[in-house]
Amino acid sequence: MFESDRERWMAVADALAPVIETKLFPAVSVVRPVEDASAYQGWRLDRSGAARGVLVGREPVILDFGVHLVGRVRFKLGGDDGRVLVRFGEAPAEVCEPPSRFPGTLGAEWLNTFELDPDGDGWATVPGRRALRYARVWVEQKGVESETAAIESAQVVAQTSASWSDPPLDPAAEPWQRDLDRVALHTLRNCMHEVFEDGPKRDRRLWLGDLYVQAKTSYLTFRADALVKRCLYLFAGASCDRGLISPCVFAKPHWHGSHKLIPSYAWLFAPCLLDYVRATGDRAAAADLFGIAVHQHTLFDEHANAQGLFDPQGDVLWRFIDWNESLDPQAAEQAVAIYSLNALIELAPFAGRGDAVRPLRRRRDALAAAAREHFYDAGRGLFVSGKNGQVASATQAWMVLADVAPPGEGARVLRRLLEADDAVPPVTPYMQHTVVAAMFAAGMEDLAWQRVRAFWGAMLDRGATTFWELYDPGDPTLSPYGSHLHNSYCHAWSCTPSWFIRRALPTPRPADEANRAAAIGGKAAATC
Ligand code: RAM
Repeated sequence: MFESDRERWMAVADALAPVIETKLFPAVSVVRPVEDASAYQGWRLDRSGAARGVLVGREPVILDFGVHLVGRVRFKLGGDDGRVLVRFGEAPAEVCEPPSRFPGTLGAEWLNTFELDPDGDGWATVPGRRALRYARVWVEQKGVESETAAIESAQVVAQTSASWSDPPLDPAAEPWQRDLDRVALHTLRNCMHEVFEDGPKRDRRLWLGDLYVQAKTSYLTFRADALVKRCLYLFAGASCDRGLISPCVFAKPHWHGSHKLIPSYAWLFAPCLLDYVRATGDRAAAADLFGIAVHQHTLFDEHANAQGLFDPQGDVLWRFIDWNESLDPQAAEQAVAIYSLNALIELAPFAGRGDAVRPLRRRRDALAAAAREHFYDAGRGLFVSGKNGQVASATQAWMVLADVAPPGEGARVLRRLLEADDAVPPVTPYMQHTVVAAMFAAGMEDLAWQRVRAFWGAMLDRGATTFWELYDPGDPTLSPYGSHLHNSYCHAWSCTPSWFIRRALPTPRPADEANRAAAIGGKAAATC
């Protein structure tokens, strides 16, 4: 399926490789770790001096670069020839805790420890691209005497395919919105490289759920339309033999998809394509990718039960909706499938496929009717999922976004959700985003802003210079990887405050015509 297209799609993606911009950031200070139960994850880093001519021995020294950075890290070393080691951290805990205390499930290779190996001029460049705000440097004792070394200079040659300057924000923005926007933009910037990555710390992969919200934010900020197009084409080009789209694409050893499918991510390909076509007017891409976007719904049919519900058995699929382990994904998945069909219905005319609208509508109506019949608990006024009738934020949010809630009922469903003591809460910023988006869609502006301010604002209060992969106010060490040291503290799906804020302000959208023209193949196109 799509055999003859895949190679061509990959070629389109290759031709859209972005230019990587660099900028030099020297370390700004030396900091001292202080155990502090009131600090985030139990650690505070207090400034103890300037980052110049720092003497380091067995006792580690922690350098602070002042802000989260992604790039090549280099040190100019002087003094003794001891074995100098460095471990990087995006968050204080990573450079304060002994990693052995929290081994996690991902393996020690993600813990970012390297030996510095200076060249003739005394410069040591750490291999590869790193993600960090802090560097813990120490000299390993070889003999009886402990060696010392001097760090004459520490620098990051930071990289991004976005821009180093922040796109202007409307003067009407409030100070708290400016603060959130600045950090959200930096989060997005630090996740933009050869592709939109989920996070620069670990596997740096292109994930569909992450791309979906990154691209939305990009249209109102960096306007990296060509990069969005490249990513859409990479997903199509890396689809499996059955034409199903992988949830993520690996860059090495060559572009390829992962094996276990996430149905909700495959279905988000269509809304992501629709957003791109709306933002750029690129009807050619709409026509080219419409077929594979529709094809993702065969995954629904393969696992549909007699009641018209998505009901996969066994564990052949990764049923990711949020990282909350107790979440029953079934109803939310059904809603994402409907949300995807709504996008396809809107996309069809731009793809020159007006003929597809009627069958798509029929399918959408059938899925929505089944969802209302089996997942809507009229007594509670809420959508429930699974055998135990679970109530979850994720379920209500996707049902509202997919317009499954009875007309005008979205706000009531979400209000009931806020009153429900047994509701499974969101744990990722991705799901918080979805809940906030649903609140805006249901006209609950005040509550939506309160949530944006409380959730992302709390990360700011805890010292974030980029937003995190996970944040649970009740459990600062929560991690899907068994260790908060493995979590990513600059994560794509956390960048959407900029989308919420800029969407609500009157400024005309930043229009980078050159970039837009490049994205659509060299000529300006009519908007949809
Ligand atoms: C993780 C990453 C990524 C997410 C997937 C489902 O590996 O955090 O952002 O999309 O899970």
